[in-house]
Amino acid sequence: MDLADRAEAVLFANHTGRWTRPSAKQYPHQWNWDSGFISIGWSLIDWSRAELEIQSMLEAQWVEGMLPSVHFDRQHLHDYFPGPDRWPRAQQHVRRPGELTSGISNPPMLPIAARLVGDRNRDAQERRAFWQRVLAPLVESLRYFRTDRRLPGSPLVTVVHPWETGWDNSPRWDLLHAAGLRPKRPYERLDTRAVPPAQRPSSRDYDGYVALAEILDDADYRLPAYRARTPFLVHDVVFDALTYRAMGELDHIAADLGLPAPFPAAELTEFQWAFEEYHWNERHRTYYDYDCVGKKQIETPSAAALAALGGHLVEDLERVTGILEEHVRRSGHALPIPTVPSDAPTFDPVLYWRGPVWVNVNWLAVDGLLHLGLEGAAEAIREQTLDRLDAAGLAEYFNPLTGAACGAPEFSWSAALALDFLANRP
Ligand code: 9WN
Repeated sequence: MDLADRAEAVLFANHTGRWTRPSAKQYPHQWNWDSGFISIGWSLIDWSRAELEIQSMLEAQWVEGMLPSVHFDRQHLHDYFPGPDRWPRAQQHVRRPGELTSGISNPPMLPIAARLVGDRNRDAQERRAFWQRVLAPLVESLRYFRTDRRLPGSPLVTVVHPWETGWDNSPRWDLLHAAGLRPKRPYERLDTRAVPPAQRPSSRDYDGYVALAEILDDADYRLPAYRARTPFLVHDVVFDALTYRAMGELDHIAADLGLPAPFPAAELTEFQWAFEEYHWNERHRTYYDYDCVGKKQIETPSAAALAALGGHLVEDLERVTGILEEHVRRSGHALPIPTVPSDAPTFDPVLYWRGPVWVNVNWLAVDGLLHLGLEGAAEAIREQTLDRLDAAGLAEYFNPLTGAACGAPEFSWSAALALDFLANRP
C-alpha cells in the first residue's frame, strides 16, 4: 500500500463513530488539538467526518467556553490515566449533561482547522452552514482565554499545565522539576504498558502533572486561586501564536458570513505587540516561552519558535531564516526538525518531547514557512517528513538520529498530516 492508503486506513481504524482517537491503545479518548489536525486530514477524504470531528469536540465545551484537552469516551475509562475522576470538579463545568472532560485546555488548533476544513468544501452553501454551526462556540473558546486566563498587564494566554501545551515533558517545562511537587492521592500510570518507559515522561514528571491537576481541581479551575498555589504558569510561544492565528481565522469566517469581526483589529494588534514583548529574545535571536511566576523568559533550545510560525504572526524573514538555520545547524543538518536540537544537553532521541521528530511540529513549521513565501525550506521539510513516514510508518514520533518509529503506532495526526502534506505537493 502506498503512504496515502496507509494513512487513510489509520484514520478509518481510529474512528469511533463519533470522533477519531489519537491511537487505539495509548489514547482511547478525544483530544482537542489532535482533533484539529485530524479534521484537516479527514477534509481530504471524507468531508463529513471532518465536520463531525469538530462538532464532537464542541460537545465537550464548558459553560465558561473552555474547550477541554480531553473528551472522555465512557467505554474506555479504565484504559487511560488520568481519567475524569482526577478532574472531579471539572465535570460540573461541562455544558452538556453527561459529557466527561479534563480540566485544562489545549492549543487552539480547532478554530484554525474549522477555517481550513470549510475552505475544502467546494459547495458554498454547505461550507456556510458548517461555519454558521461552529462559529459561536469557537469564538467562545477563544474568549475564554481572554476572560479566564489573563494576568494583569498581559493579553497573552496564561497556560496552567504542561499537558495543556501538548508538549508535555519538553525541556521548556523543566522548571516544574525544581518545585518537587508530589500528588496527595496515589496513582498508577498506564502509559508505559504499551510504550517503553524510556520513550515516556519520567515518574518525577508524572508526579508534577498529577499534583498540578490536584491543585487546579482544588482551585475549581479558577486562575486567581490556582495562581496563589502553583509554581507553573507560562505564556507558551506556540499556544500564543496559534491563538493569534485562530482569532484571525474566526474573523475571516465571520466576514464570509456577513457578521462583524469577533476579534477587532485593535485586539489582534495588542496581542502581536505583547507577543513581541514577552517572547522575542534579542540576545539569542529567537522566540522563547515566558515563565509568569519567575517573571522571565525560559531560555531553552527547542523547535517551539519554528512551530509558532504556524501562527502567522512572525513576519520578519531575517529572524525566521536565522531561527531555522540555527536549529538545523545544531541538529547536524538533519531533517525533519527534531523537537530539541541534537547538540543540546537536554536532547534525548527517543524521549517524547525532548528530541524526537513530531509530524505536527514539522507541519506547523512548513505551514508558516509557506505563508512567508519560503517555499524551498518548506518543501525540504515536507519531503523529508514524508520520507520518514513512508519508511518507518505512521507512528507517534521518530528518533531523529536513526529514523526509527517511537511511541504509539498508527497515530492519527501523523496520518492526517501526511495526507495534507501529500495533497499540498506542487
Ligand atoms: C496527555 C494525545 C496527546 C497529545 C499530546 C501528547 C500526549 C497525553 C499523554 O498525547 O499527551 O494529554 O497521555 O501523554 O503529549 O500532545 O495531544 O495524542
